[in-house]
Order: sequence, then C-alpha cells, then structure tokens
Amino acid sequence: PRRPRDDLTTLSSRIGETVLLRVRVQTSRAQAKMVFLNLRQKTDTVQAVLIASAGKVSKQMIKWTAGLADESIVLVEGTAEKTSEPIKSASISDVEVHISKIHLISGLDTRLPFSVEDANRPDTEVDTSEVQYNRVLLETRLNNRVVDLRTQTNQAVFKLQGAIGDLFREYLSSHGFLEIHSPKLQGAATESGASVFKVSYFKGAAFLAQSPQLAKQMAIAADFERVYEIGPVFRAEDSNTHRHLTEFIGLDLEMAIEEHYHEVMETLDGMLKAIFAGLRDKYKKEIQVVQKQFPAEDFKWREGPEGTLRLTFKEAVEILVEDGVPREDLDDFSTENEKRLGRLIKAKYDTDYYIIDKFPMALRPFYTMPDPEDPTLSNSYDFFMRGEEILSGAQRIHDPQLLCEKMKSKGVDPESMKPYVDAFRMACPPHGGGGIGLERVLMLFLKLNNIRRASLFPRDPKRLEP
Ligand code: ATP
Ligand code: AMO
Repeated sequence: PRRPRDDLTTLSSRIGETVLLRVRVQTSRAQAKMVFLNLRQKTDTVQAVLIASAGKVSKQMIKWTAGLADESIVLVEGTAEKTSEPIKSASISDVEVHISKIHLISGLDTRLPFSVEDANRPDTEVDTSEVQYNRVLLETRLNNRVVDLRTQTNQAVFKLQGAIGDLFREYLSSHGFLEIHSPKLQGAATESGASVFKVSYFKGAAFLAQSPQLAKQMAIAADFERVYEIGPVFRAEDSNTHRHLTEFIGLDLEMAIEEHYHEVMETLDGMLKAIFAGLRDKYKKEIQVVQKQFPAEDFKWREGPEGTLRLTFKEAVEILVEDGVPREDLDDFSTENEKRLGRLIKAKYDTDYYIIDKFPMALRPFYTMPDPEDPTLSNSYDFFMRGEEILSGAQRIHDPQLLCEKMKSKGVDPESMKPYVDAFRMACPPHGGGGIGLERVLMLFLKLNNIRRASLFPRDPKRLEP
C-alpha cells in the first residue's frame, strides 16, 4: 500500500515520528561523516541531516547524497527531531529531519541559472561588494522563470494571486453576479483603434480584445443584470514601464443600476475591501513570506462606518495645486502626479486606498455617461492603491442617440460597431461597471514595484517568452 507523504508544515507536530517527504534539495553541505541538507517545499524549508552509521547509512550513501545537485527532487524518510539550536535560514526552525533513507525522484541534466536560495534573498540584504554574487536580476529571473517561480517568495506571491481571483468570485457570486466568458477574438477594434493587436484570421484579420467592455455591456442589454469576468486583456501599447503589460488579467464587472451610478461604485468598493480583508485575514503567512524579500508596510485602507476616502477629480486637482503643482499640468494626471497625490493622501488621511470620482468627460472613452448636471464632467471613477490606478469604471451611455453622438465626437464610426450600438436600440437598462488589472492589485498590495513580478509569465513589448 502507498504510504501517505508528509507536508513540511505539519512537521512541528510530528516530533519523534517517522516522516516521508517529497522535497527539493535547496542546498547540501558535506562535513566529515555527514551531510546537511536544506530541503524545500513551496514556502517552507527544513534542515535535514544524514549521518554515517554502521549497518544503516554507508559512506557511499553519504558521498552520493553530498553529490546531489541543488534543486533535485528527492523522497526522504527520517525522523522529525527538535532542533538543538535554531537555524537562521530555515522557515521551520524548530524541527530538523534525521534521514534514514533517501531516493532520487528527479535530477538535473543542466546547470541551474542561479540558486533558488540566492533568488529568495531580500534585496536589502545584498551587500554591494557582493552584487555579482547575490543579486539575481529581474531580467535573469524572467528568462529562467520556472526556477525563479520556485522561490518561497514567488510561491507566496502566486498563492496570493489565486486568492484574489477566489475572493473576487466569492464576493460577486454571493452578490447576485453571474460569471461570463466573452470572446477575445473580435471582428473590429474595441475601445479605441490605436492599441489593439491585429492577428490574421483565415483570409482576413481579427483583433484581440483590449477589454470585455462591449460584451459585458451587451450582456446587460441581454438582461443578465449583474455579470463579471476574469480573463485576458490585450493592449498593443509600447509602454515599457513598471506597471504596463501587453497581456494582463482583467477582473471586470458590469451591473444594471436602480437609481444612481454610485451603486456600482459602492459594489466595486465593497468587493475590493473584501479582497483586501480576505488577504489580510486568511493569508497572513504568505504576506509575511513576501515581506521578507520585499519589505513594505502592510497595505492600509479605511474600514468601518467612515468608509473609503472619495474625492472628486476637482478636489484631487486642488490637493496637488496646493502642493505646488502648476494647474495647467493637471488636465490629466501623469504617473508622477498620481503618485504624488497618493503620498499626500497617505500623509493626510493615512490610507493607501481611495477613489477619485467625476472625471472630466474629455478624459474618458466614448461609452462614458456625462454628468447630467455638468456635461463637461462624467459619471466615472478610478480607484487607486498606493498612488497608482488599479480600477477604471463608469456609468455607461444606454441611449443609442447619445452614444452615436459621443462616438463621432471621439472619432469612432458607429457603423464600425453596429452590433454593439444595436444592443441599445432595442432597449437596455441604465448600467455601469469597472475593470481591474489583477497584476496591478497584487503588485501594489505587496509593493513588488514591478508588474512583471506579479505575472506568472509576463508579456511586455520586449518579452514574449517564456
Ligand atoms: P494607466 O492609466 O494606469 O497607465 P492606461 O492603460 O489607461 O493605464 P494611460 O492612461 O495611457 O494608460 O497612461 C497612463 C500613464 O502611464 C501615463 O501618464 C504615463 O505616465 C504612463 N505611460 C504610458 N505609456 C508609457 C510609455 N510608453 N512610457 C512611459 N510611461 C508611459
Ligand atoms: P482601463 O483601460 O483603465 O479601463 O483598464 C482597467 C484596468 O486595467 C489595468 N490595466 C493594465 N494592467 C496592466 N498592463 C496594462 N497595460 C494595463 N492597462 C490597464 C489597470 C486599469 O485600471 N473598459 C475599461 C474598464 C471599464 O470601464 O469597465 C478599461 O479597460 O488596473
């Protein structure tokens, strides 16, 4: 019968017992008649030792074990023992495994590009004299992503990425939303012609969707009332920044409105706060693992009756003007001013999360509903984390005449998007929604400083592999 394998996380409760582990050899070090091994499983490591002893562990076995390449996968049998002295580098520091048997499950037939232990070191621990030796550059990591993803940090990062998706789904399905799957191949450019990828499609061409925008609105016209989608979004923008990808995961939602577009804004806000709280409450360990490599203050948001900080675009402009930014630079926020605003808000309101409402109509896409009281403004909002945009959304125009007028004023021919416009000609309830970049939320929650770290296999203007 197959014996169940043990998990490193349960070792502390197994002192004195025989355990069976499938692990990676992170490092090994031979010393006289013994070998010390650092064994790893996802976000945990444990020290193990193999000691030569007559009749049990031969010298040959010591030699063979000492020769195991780092990152080999082994099956180990041994006893869990309390450690005499705590071991600094191990994450389970109160247990060590005394090995009696060791089998190789899978070895290496190439050299490692870097050691996983080095790749897991905090950047702050890097001594400049040792830069060559210690630091693994992001570029090198991404070129060898499979090895890089094995670090304890990355195991935690992607567990948290999965958690954000789970929490998004959980919140929305318990609030009456239906998950939809919209096509990514489109016959026409979607939001704005400038930034779509064109792909060949039999004898013609197709475009990769730059958002599920049109489909999710059409789902509302089709009476689904509340819909959401988690799916890839493609942007053909040559943006070589810390926060732009050419393919990212969009967390999108769209809902019918009863009376006011703030119903949508509040739903988005409730959902995001549920994600933040879910991460903080259920994934403490993973957050701490990441913070060892990327030191950051815990992400802060306002909870309770006070509610999320909301500013209008105009109020946000005033904050920046008061801080000395020339008013004429504030028709739109540059990344610099966005971040500056984030710092000012943090200092004044002690929050890393806030909403800016009522953007000027001129800054928003054609489908955005103008503010009925001041048509130079719009019923639209952006949400920010640590001074960077993570969500964009709005009430949409559901009147076909007004929609066509706005399309034309933004240089979009309504004929080119006929099925979309027709959806509103056959009556559609007032509605609104928003789109979130999953990798941005993850990057900013954890302060990873580069969106590529929040994407499993990132795609940017210069990277299509691995
Ligand atoms: P976000 O607004 O969050 O960047 P977006 O897709 O709406 O998402 P834009 O509004 O086009 O992007 O650009 C926002 C900011 O990103 C710009 O103010 C600019 O600072 C920065 N940015 C965009 N493209 C580039 C680029 N190619 N190089 C440097 N910065 C860029
Ligand atoms: P927008 O274009 O602002 O809005 O995108 C929504 C959110 O997606 C993320 N994002 C990106 N993430 C990584 N790389 C990129 N190049 C990138 N571009 C955008 C950001 C942004 O806030 N249809 C509207 C949404 C709506 O109104 O429902 C839209 O796509 O987090």
